[in-house]
Amino acid sequence: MLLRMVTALVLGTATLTVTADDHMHAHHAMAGAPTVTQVWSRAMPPTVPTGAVYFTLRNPGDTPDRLIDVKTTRAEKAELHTHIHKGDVMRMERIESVEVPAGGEVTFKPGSSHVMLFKLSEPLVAGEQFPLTLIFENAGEVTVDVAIHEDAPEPSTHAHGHQ
Ligand SMILES: [Cu+2]
Repeated sequence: MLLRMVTALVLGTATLTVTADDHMHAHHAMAGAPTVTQVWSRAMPPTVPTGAVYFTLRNPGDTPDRLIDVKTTRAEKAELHTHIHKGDVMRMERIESVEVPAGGEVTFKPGSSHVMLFKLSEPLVAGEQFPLTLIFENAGEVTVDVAIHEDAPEPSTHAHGHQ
């Protein structure tokens, strides 16, 4: 028991040290977790069993990271998708992962990359929120709230809305 407590304390201290170091040297952070902002999903009629989630990823670190999976309690299955054009036809295709370059930004938006939700547990009703966990190769899991909107939110005017 005592040994376990000591182990926990040591781990806790190590975690705190890393966090403080990241704050003091943010521009040199080796593994700064990507930030996930402007997270939203389009409201859907209750008969539609699928949905899509959009967001902006920013990587403040010096090393590239990679979004490799997503999950949510709101749907039985969540996948990374993109749209591909073949002549006049546009269709969705599942993608394995998305790279977020060091110091770079990736935007998931309608007509482009999105998180596809299958077998929703509840309909996507405007005004509601639900949690989405993004899993990065280096940074691990990052959980954010998805805001459900009728239409794409305006980038500049609503960016401050959920802090
Ligand atoms: Cu899709």
